[in-house]
Amino acid sequence: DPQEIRGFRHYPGWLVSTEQAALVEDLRAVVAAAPLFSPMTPYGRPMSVRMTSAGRFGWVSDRRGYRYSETHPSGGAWPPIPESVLGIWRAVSGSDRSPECCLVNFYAEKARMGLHQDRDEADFAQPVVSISLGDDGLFRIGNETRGGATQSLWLRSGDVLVMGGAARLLYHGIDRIAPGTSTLLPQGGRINLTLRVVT
Ligand code: MD3
Ligand code: FE
Repeated sequence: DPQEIRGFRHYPGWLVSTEQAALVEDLRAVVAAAPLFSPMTPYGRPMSVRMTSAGRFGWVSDRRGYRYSETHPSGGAWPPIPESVLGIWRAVSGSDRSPECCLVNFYAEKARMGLHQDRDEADFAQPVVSISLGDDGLFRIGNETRGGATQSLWLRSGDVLVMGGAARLLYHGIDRIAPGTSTLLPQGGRINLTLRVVT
């Protein structure tokens, strides 16, 4: 049963360790087909989070700006979203559509993600589903505009978070990773998957 925080539905420990390990195996195949890259911000600095995607669309960022693209920066199509990941969407999203993008974010020890909104998708009524694997990450939730009070929440390996309704447009980010808090990934770090309907 989920915990409600600012309109986010948090399912702590939704995935047991065998399910988490199976997801990591499926993600190894995704990353083999579509290698992780460091997106360039429009300001010309690489993001500290490394990314790739699965699905019809992937999220890319370069000097032309942020956008969804049907191709990896190397030019090829993205691999399909693993069935293990689609099952989680069906269980928690409440959506009658299928996700068109599974963004894979990899956080090494020092990586972070500044406060931002996700508004490149066509229909904000469609939820976003996030899956956390590996080391704990400190997630911060802000407001519908920049500034104001924020709330923080640790996301742990196996947690699932659903952003629907008003929560869909809140500013959010990852302040820091807590190294050594999970043994799921042999080299440490944190993986976050976000599932989205793009069109
Ligand atoms: C709230 N990812 O990929 S997951 C992102 O842990 C992103 O990698 C973070 O923010 C991460 O855009 C946070 C939780 C999350 C994901 C998408 C959201 C929260 C969200 C979209 C709208 C509102
Ligand atoms: Fe986001």
